Amino acid sequence: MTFKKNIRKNKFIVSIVMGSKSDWKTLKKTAEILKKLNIKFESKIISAHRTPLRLVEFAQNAKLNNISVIIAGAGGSAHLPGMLAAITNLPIIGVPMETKSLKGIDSLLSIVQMPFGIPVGTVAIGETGAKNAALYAASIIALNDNKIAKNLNAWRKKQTLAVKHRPQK
Ligand code: RP5
Repeated sequence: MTFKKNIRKNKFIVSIVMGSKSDWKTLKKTAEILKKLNIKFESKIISAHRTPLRLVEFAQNAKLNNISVIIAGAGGSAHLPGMLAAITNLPIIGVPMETKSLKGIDSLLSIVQMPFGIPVGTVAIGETGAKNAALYAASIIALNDNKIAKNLNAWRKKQTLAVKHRPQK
């Protein structure tokens, strides 16, 4: 299936995509860190099973639209990151959403267990993973972007300096 090219002259380099609006409360943590690092991003709802054609069109055009990294959050059977990776060879970072029924173990196993040939870089369940996804994306972008490399180094330095030597005075 090939879609019409849908090219935008776009300034975004990261796409945060999620299977449902309900994932945004977790993935807005990704957005907050990307903002701090001054990385331009867009956010989209794309469901692998509810909007499969939207998924194909987005993935086929992502590289042409200058996207460098896709951060994809999904819960339950969580096939969104793997399906994106099947269509584009951009790096995909999969964020397993915490779920009511299985606490996100379902999402984690689904995302992390990609069969050989189509990899998805998988982070931790929920907010920790959402935040690490932003830092991981920054590391990839920093390979070719000195400004982002500087921002990421400064962020990590601040984190290091915030660690006290003792638990109490
Ligand atoms: C997945 O199903 C989404 O990524 C979400 O985590 C989960 C539940 O979706 P809703 O029922 O809240 O729309 O596709």
